Amino acid sequence: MAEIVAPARPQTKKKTERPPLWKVILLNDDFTPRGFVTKVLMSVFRMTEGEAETVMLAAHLKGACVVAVYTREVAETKAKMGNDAGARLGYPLTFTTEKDT
Ligand code: TYC
Repeated sequence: MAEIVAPARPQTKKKTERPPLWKVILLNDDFTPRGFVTKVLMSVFRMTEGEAETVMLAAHLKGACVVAVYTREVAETKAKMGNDAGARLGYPLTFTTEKDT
């Protein structure tokens, strides 16, 4: 008896692609006051005071620290907000962005 086989349905459901993520990195410097770095981390990156102090101290002691990861545009916008906040007061506070692996 001939079997009736339903044709394979084409794959219609697309896999949901996740956007690539970018790290925001805080660089240490010798001039920006610790308290100011902490305040910027709290306001731009929505950290608690404790979280911000931990990240600030890590950058201070190690030279640099990953602050957070976001989509590229958010990472670049937040890095610029942090850099601009420092620059307004003449501090060399620097956030950079880098593609997450
Ligand atoms: N090193 C600075 C100081 O001693 C404080 C500081 C910490 C600056 C972290 C930048 O990313 C930084 N005043």
